[in-house]
Amino acid sequence: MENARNFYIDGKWVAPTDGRDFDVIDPSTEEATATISLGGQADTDAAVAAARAAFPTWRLSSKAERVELMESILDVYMRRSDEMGEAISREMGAPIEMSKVQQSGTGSFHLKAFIQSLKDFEFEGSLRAGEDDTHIIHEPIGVCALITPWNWPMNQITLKVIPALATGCTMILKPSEQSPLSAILFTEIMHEAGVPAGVYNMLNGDGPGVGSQLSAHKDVDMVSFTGSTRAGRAITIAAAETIKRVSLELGGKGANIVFADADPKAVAQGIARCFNNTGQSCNAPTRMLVERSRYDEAVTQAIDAANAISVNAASETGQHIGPLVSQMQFDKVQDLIQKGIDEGANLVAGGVGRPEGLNRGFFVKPTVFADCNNDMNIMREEVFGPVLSMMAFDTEEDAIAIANDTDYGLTNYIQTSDPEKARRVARAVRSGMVDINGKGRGAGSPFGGMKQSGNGREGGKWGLDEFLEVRAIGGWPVE
Ligand code: TXE
Repeated sequence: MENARNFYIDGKWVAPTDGRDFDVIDPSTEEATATISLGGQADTDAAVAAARAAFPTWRLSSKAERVELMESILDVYMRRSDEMGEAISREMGAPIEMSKVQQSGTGSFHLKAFIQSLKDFEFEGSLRAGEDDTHIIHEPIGVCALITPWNWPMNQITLKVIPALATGCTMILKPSEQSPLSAILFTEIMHEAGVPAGVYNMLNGDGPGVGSQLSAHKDVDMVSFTGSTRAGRAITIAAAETIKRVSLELGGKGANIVFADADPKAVAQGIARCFNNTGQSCNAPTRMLVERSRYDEAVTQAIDAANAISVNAASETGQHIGPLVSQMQFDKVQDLIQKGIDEGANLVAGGVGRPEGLNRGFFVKPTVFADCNNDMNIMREEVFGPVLSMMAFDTEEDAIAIANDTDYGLTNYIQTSDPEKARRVARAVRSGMVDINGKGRGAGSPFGGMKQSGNGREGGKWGLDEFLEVRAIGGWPVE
């Protein structure tokens, strides 16, 4: 990749001033697939200065101009979508077919949704038309640092870059050092689409380096972050020095509440969702709570589903799950599976070690634990691997109490054919999102969590709001 070692600052690809080499590891082979540069303070300062210099002009751009630019980004993105799927597959191990469709597809999905949201968005209006002369103005917040993870790289990049652009902000993207190739390609797309110099900048770097430098930088007005709760906390502390706005999308530990009257197809879908992307999704339904009369049947269903999943290299075609992203994630997941066994959960599928025949690569067996209780580590910690934990419940109140007994609050799932019960339970569980009977949520709906899952909302008009200051001007002279 031509620009692997470079950064994108002020509309140009430049060599780092303060960089050091970092190998990107292909998780299927454990071999280096590219070498990138990790930046330092001088690179961070240069990128922030470029974004700061571009802000006074870009903030005054018209909505029509920004819609046109986003449409042009979408055109180039669609043309290079397969290439994007290949880059993501190589850097984080998503199987190639899945990567081209699901992983790369999230980018065009969000671009389309944000084009519509921007068209619909009212940046100015009166507080109460005809009754009050207070005028409300939404203005871009300024220079934004966008720090993203590796699990759904294009999802997270477009959920931040596109609304920042749409609202008239300027920005510095720092993608995960584990998944920089898709971000470099995305930057080429932005350049080709004609984003004005300095509006969008991209630096590779790690958390202690560029990540912390951006979070603490006095010329950055906002940090939008997706990743671990640990890093979210560190960013919030650093950002507090200059009272920056911080928007966080952190981990999750979603419950999937299966009532006795659930449709078996919806139950199967919930199980499959836990294993999708090798379990590396913050909204994965990892705690499956099943009404006692359906419990044994659901356990059998989960065992069969896990045993039917094949695990293979990312480059192989066909339906399978790939490896985990890194040695660190592999060790973390192995450790949590061992803890599940030690704490007395009933291991009914998978377990520690690699699947048979896969001796290299960060491959994990699709694993199911039955008869868990909510105090076990596998029920409390975000595993971020293909591990499903199950337990039985007796009453609706119990199910709600177990679902809410967690530090997280991102997504919960409900499976029932009783509409009244579905509405009641959806209101009672504490999470930013709820999915009833696997129906999913519409394009442009808000994505984000409560409690330690974060505080931001991405997508749609809510995703635009994150990047805006709201001003109230009394006595506005009416034309
Ligand atoms: O995340 P990190 P890791 C969870 C998941 C996973 C765990 C650890 O449970 O097992 O986090 O993953 C940057 N200041 N999620 O270690 O470290 C880092 O460079 C500023 C959930 O990979 O949070 C990268 O760009 N930035 C999640 C990004 O943060 C810092 C997605 C994510 O890395 C930083 C990923 C710091 N101090 C992991 N430290 C989700 N919500 O979907 C790190 N970074």
